[in-house]
Amino acid sequence: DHYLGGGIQEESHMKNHKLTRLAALVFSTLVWNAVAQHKEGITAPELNYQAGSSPLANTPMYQSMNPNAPKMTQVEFDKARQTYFERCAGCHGVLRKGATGKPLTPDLTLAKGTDYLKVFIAYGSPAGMPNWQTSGEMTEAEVDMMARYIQQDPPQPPEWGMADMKKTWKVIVPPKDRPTRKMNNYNIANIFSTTLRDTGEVALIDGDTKQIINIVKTGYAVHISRTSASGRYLFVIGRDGRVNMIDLWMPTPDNVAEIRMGLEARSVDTSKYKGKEGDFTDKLAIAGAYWPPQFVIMDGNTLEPIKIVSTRGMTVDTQEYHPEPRVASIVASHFKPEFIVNVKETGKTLMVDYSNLDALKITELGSARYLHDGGWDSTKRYFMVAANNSNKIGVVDAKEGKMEAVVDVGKTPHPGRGANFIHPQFGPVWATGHLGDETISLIGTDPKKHKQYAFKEVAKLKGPGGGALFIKSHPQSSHLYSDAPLNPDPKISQSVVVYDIKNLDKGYTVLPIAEWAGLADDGGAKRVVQPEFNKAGDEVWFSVWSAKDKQSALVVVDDKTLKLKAVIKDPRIITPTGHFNVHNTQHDVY
Ligand code: DHE
Repeated sequence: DHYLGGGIQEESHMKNHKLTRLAALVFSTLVWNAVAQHKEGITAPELNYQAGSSPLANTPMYQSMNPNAPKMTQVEFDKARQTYFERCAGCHGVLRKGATGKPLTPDLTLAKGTDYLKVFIAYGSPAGMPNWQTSGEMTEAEVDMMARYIQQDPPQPPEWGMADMKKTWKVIVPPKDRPTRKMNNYNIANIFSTTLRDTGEVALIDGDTKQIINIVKTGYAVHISRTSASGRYLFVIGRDGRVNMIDLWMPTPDNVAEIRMGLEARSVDTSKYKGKEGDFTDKLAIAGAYWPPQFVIMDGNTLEPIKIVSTRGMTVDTQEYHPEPRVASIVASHFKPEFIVNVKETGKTLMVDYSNLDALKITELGSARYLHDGGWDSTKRYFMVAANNSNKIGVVDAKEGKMEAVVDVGKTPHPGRGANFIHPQFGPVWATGHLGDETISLIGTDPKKHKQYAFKEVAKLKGPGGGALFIKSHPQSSHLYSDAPLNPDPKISQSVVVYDIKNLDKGYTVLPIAEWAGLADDGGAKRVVQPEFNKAGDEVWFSVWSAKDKQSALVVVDDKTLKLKAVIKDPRIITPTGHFNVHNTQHDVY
C-alpha cells in the first residue's frame, strides 16, 4: 500500500476510524472553502493529488549527521525517513528544497526549532499543510519525531547512471526474433492500454470487442503509456522508473524490452519526426525521471540507453540553483527531430534535438514554475503546458523553437493532454480543467484566422467543482468531457460532465458513470478518471477507480447519445486509472 495515491490512501488508511475520517472531511472542506476563492494556498484536491507516496521510501540513502540538529536514534531516523517519503516528499521534494510545500532544509528548520515545527505538523496551516496530529494520522510522538527529522540534513538517494541502467536492461525478444508482420487479428489501432496502478500492470483491451487481450507486467504504480510513431510499439513507465516496451504485432502482444532508467519517474515518449532531416519513426525513445533529475534517450527498438542528461540547474525566475528539478511531461515534436522536455522546478522547457546524439543541441525556453502536464493544439505546432503553481499555461512553438505566450488561467490547471475543438465564436481552442477551482479555461490557438483570440484565455466554462484532472474531445465529436476525481464530494468525483460544443452556454450534463458501472456497494471510492475516445471517435471510455481490495471497472459511453454502451468488469481490472487508445496516442488526437 506504500504506493497508493493520496486520494486512495485517504480511503484505506481511514476506513477503521470513522471519527478521524469525519475530522479529515471537515478539515478538507474548511481548507477547500478557505482557499478555493484565492489563488494562494492549496486546496484539498490538490493536496490529495500531490501528496502521493514516493517509491524512494525503501531506497538506501547516504546520510550525514548535522551536529546542531536535535538527537535521533537510528531507528527513529529510519522510521521518520520512510514517513517523509510516503507522506511529505511529493510536496516538499526529495531534498526538501520545496515545491508545492515550503522548503524544509536545515538552514530554515533549525532556526524554527522543534516546538514551532511540532505545532505546524500537528495542526497544519490554511495554506494547505495537513493537520497530521489532529486528524489522527500521526501520534504526538510521531509529530515530535518528524519535527526533529526535518532539522537533520536531508538524506540523499543514490544517483542512477549508465552502469545502473545497463544492469537492469533486458531485451526479452531481440528485434531479429520479432514478427516481420502483424501476427494477430486484432485491430491494434483501437487497442486501449489501461493502467492497473496498484498491481504494476497494464491491461491491453480490444477496443472493438471490449475483451482483455493480455495483462502485461510493468513497473509498479504505472503512470502512462505512449504509442510509437508507427503504432506498433507501446511504451509504459512505472513510478519506479521502469520502462516496458510492448510489441503489438506478436500473436499475443507482450513485453519485448525493459529497463530501469531512474529510481522514480513519470514520463516516456518516442521519436515521431519524419522529414528532410531524416526518418526517425520508432528510432528513439525517451524517459524522464523525478529522481535522479534526468532524462535518458534510448534506442527505440531495444531500449538500450544511449544518452543521459541531467536537468539540475538554475530556476527560470530567481535564477537559483535547484538540485532536483523533476522531469514532467515529454512530447515528440512533429516539426523537427526534437523531444520537448518539461522540467518542473526550474520552470524550463528543453527542446532536445536528437538528430545527432554525439553533439546534442538543447534549446532552453523559460516559462513558469512548476511545469507539469500538457498537450498539442490541433495543428500539433503549439505545445500547451501547465505551470501549475503559477496558474498559467505556457505555449511552446515547436516550429520556431520559442515561447509563444504564457497565458493566465484558473487555479492549478491540470489538462492531462487537454482538449481541442472548434468554438463557434473563437475558432480552434484548447481547453484545460483545474484542480483548484471549478472552471474550464478555453485558449484560442489559431493565430492565422482568429488572431485576436490566439493564445489568450477567451472563455471560462463553469464546472461542478474543482478536483478535475482530465478533459477530452475528438475531431469526430461535438462533446467536451471533464472529470473531477479529486473533488471531495463523491457525487462529483463519481461522475463526469459533458458540454455540447455548439451550445456551451447551456451548461453541462452530468453522466453518473460510477453508478452505471453497477459495482458492489463495498465502500470503494469509485473515482471516475480520464475520458479517452476510441479510434473512430464515437465512444468514450472512463475508469471507475477504487482501492486495490475493492471492485473497479471501465465504463464505455456512446458519444452521440450520451448513453451507457458497455461496462468492462473483470477480477483482473484492479485500480484502473489512465487508459490510452493506440491510434489517438500515436497521432496525438485529443
Ligand atoms: Fe499523473 C500524466 C505526474 C498523480 C494519472 N502525471 C502525468 C504526467 C506527469 C504526472 C509529469 C505527464 C506525463 C507526460 O505527458 O509525459 N501524477 C504526477 C505526479 O507527480 C502526481 C501528482 C503524484 C504522484 O505521486 O505521481 C501524479 N497521476 C496521478 C494520479 O494520482 C493519477 C490520477 C492516477 C495514477 O495512475 O497514479 C495520475 N497522470 C495520470 C495519467 C496521466 C498522467 C492518466 C496521462 C494523461 C494523458 O492523457 O496523457
